[in-house]
Amino acid sequence: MILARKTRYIRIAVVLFILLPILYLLTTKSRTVLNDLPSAAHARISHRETPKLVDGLGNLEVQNESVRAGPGEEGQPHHLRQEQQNDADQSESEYGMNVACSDEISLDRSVLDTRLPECKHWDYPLNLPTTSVIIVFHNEGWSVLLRTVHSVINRSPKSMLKEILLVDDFSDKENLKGELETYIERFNGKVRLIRNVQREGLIRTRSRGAKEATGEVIVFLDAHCEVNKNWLPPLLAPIYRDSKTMTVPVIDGIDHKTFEYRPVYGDDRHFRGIFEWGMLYKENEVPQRELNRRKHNSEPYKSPTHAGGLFAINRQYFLDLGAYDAGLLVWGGENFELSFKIWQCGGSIEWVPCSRVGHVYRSFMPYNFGKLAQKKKGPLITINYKRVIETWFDDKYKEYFYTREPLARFLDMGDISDQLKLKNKLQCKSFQWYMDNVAYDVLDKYPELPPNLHFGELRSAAVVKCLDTLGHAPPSLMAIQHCHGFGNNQLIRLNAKGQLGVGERCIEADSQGIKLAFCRMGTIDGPWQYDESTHTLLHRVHKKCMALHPQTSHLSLMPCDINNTYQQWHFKEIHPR
Ligand code: LR7
Ligand code: MN
Repeated sequence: MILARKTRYIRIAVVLFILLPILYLLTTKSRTVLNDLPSAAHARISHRETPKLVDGLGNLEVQNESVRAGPGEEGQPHHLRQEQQNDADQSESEYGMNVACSDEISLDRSVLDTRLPECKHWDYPLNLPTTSVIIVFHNEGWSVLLRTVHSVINRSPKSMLKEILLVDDFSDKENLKGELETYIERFNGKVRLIRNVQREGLIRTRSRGAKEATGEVIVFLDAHCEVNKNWLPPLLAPIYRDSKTMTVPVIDGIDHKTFEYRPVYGDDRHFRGIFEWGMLYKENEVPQRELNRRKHNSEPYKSPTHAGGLFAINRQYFLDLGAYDAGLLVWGGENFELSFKIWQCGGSIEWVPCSRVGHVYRSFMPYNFGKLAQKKKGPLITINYKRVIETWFDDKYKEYFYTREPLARFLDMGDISDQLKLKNKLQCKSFQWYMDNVAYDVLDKYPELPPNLHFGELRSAAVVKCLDTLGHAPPSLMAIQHCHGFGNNQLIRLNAKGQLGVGERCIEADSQGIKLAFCRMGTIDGPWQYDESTHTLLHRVHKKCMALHPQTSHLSLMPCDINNTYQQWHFKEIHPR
């Protein structure tokens, strides 16, 4: 009897002995995953000052990558030998980057860990969603494209990386057409390649990639990137918490000549994406109000928009938002479209300091826009912007865009009724809501624009010639040229507050003459006053008028003389042809 009871106790003790640790493990695991999710993007952070405590690292932190010697290792610049200069020049003009230099660097090279030190100490949920990394490309350099692929394979946790999907946007380079299938066999199915049967441009090609991907989350990368240490989990964690959050890594620079990998912003200040009213993408230091919402400096922060190329999003959410507007062609504006759509329709965008990805900033765009552009009358990127602002801006804000891009008013943007239907169906909020709650730093930097009183060519009354920037970068002297009627360098604007300018630049005057200058950050006014009856342009500060020299054609300020035709100017409206 006693013996029997004893054995029963022993049996219970043994069962408890086995069960308790399992129970403990189960509860602690779910605690790490659940506890902190609503508040922070990540599960737990531990700040341990002593680096030798290996268990102080975050759960997915790889320890040291083996350091090898070789060109470009650790992201160091690589310089070619003198006799290779021809190859370098040749590849730079073909690709906009020194592919000859890239060819000498290992596809598996190490890069500098540019993260904030505390990034190493985050723990992430272990069951983060599976991911398809989508890389669209058109005529990229072989080694540059493949280094992008290798870096993703080497630096992503196996369990999270479902596939890399390469989408060829109708490249015509022989190696990309012929040898890529064979090359990717070594990845045993992890890397998949599909090809467009005609050029679609990067925007439509990305939408196609999203449709064909099989991961729960999709991550887009340009085809000239290198991902940094532990880049993926921090991007996925906020999406795991809330599937309507899109995440953006902080982008480092890879030098297009030497392939040096280095941070774009040297210190630990944070930047986020905003825009100018002409829809120029800009980055601005994150306002304190947003920084204060977080506990740790390495935590994600909200951003109004993003540069376009590199981001992660739940695949179904992206498709539910209609992917990209299919009417956007080739390049440009899709970053704004997606950002406005996400924010105004109930989602959010976060930039993630602990996820770093390098990108090669090219010296120029090495490809043209192909047949897609030829069908359009007018500049394709401006047409893209027009579709985006006509869909997402309120009327008041549309005017700011047209003030900066006066000719856009006349461009044919095609049909946007599907976009407007989507906006209605998803019951999206107004642009004013977005400006008040998300992009509240934009108006500080780029105040509301006064309307243009005039825009067009500024013609001299004395000779049949027009004011022209000659395409020179500011600061430079303005000149006078044959009037061509295409706008561009002759598209002059004068606003209701006396600012005379060309696009985003201002026209000013000093002792050397009439100059094209950078507008002082945020200024929307200027010194000019146009007299509609005498046709003179008065500089109110110098109290002189814009004058053309009859012999030298030099432009300068002269004492006003309303009867002198060399001081008389006419604005002539232009319409795009
Ligand atoms: O017709 C094309 N078809 C393509 O598949 C043209 C391009 N592409 C591919 C191309 O091979 C590359 O992989 O699309 C990708 C992006 O093209 P890039 O590298 O010429 O673009 P970019 O880096 O000059 O421009 C930025 O803005 C674009 C606007 O449409 C895209 O959003 C790019 O992805 C974007 N790049 C970034 O955001 C990286 C950071 C740059 C900054 C700031
Ligand atoms: Mn790019």
